[in-house]
Amino acid sequence: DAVIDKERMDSFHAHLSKSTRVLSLLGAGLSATSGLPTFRGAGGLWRTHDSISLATPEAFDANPGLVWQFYSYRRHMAMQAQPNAAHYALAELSRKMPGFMTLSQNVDGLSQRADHPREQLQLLHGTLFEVRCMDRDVCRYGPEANFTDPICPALAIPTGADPTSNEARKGISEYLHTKHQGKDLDISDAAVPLPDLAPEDLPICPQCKKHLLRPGVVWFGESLPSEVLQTVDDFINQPEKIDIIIVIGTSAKVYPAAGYIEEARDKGARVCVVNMDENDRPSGGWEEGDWFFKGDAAQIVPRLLE
Ligand code: BJW
Repeated sequence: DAVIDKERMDSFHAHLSKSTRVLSLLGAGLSATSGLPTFRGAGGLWRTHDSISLATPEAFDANPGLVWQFYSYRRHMAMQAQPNAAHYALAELSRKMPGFMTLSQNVDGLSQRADHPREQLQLLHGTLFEVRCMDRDVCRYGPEANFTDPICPALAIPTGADPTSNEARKGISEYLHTKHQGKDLDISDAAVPLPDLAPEDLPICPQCKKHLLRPGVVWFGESLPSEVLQTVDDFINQPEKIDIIIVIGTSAKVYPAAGYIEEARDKGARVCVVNMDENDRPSGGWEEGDWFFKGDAAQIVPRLLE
């Protein structure tokens, strides 16, 4: 159980109870207890690849088969995962406080599945469960919702389950079971041979029928969705001050997301950080009046927001 300093918690509660305009900034650590890996540090490797290096347009251009297998695996894992108590607590606060806005860097769909009110949830980095055409100039298909697992037969994920399991019966691991004589496999294990997929094995855009589909996430060097940027700017730039920004489970190293901490501070916000690692501090460093709660977000956030 996380040991939470009572005085600090009381001080946060006293401030929250007087607040009307609150932001939260979410990162991968929020979903860690739901079993989904983070990007940096331990768990940031997929097979032998740094997850960050796969999340780029260059990686997709160089090896779309590899990058699609990475995303297909993550779609599958995210679908199997369940929202945790922190996702539910954030959704609940949204319902109670109309001036609460969540900025999520997560693409795993867990906040949506915890029934977080949609108009109070801005998805800064898109979602695994939308697809769009690689061709943004002419075709421009998407983003379209897509929950099909596997998204195409060649991307069936070997789950490591036995061939008589539900998944195998539904056909999810059929492809690699046939390829690998029904051995128990987990594609994230670098010892498991990865099939070499050609572009024709990958999901094709249903509109132009020419270019590949890609996951509806924001890769490095790409712009965040313009309507999301606009909504966040509108919220921050209202004349009223912002009371608090709650920064949960993020290393706060990726921009523009991390920059929202300072923007909120400039509008009067006090900063509250929930993180396993005290070295993952807000961009801009610590200030008088900030709160830091060290530990698992799934344990701490429900108590902060109760
Ligand atoms: C726990 C826990 C538990 C663990 N409980 N805590 C300004 C300055 C410098 C550079 C730039 C800048 N502006 C833009 C850039 C370039 C770039 C950037 O930021 N680079 C930096 C790395 C320096 N930004 C961009 O390219 C963005 N685009 C953009 O700005 O366009 C315009 C432009 C382009 C080029 C130049 C200038 C302007 C796009 C960024 C897109 C990020 N995309 C990814 C991949 C998404 C798809 C996918 O999922 O595959 O988003 S990268 C990855 O990082 C993912 C995450 O959302 C994001 C943040 O990671 P997060 O969530 O913080 O995870 P971790 O792993 O880093 O941290 C987890 C934390 O949890 C840790 O602190 C743990 O301790 C903690 N933790 N368990 C509580 N149980």
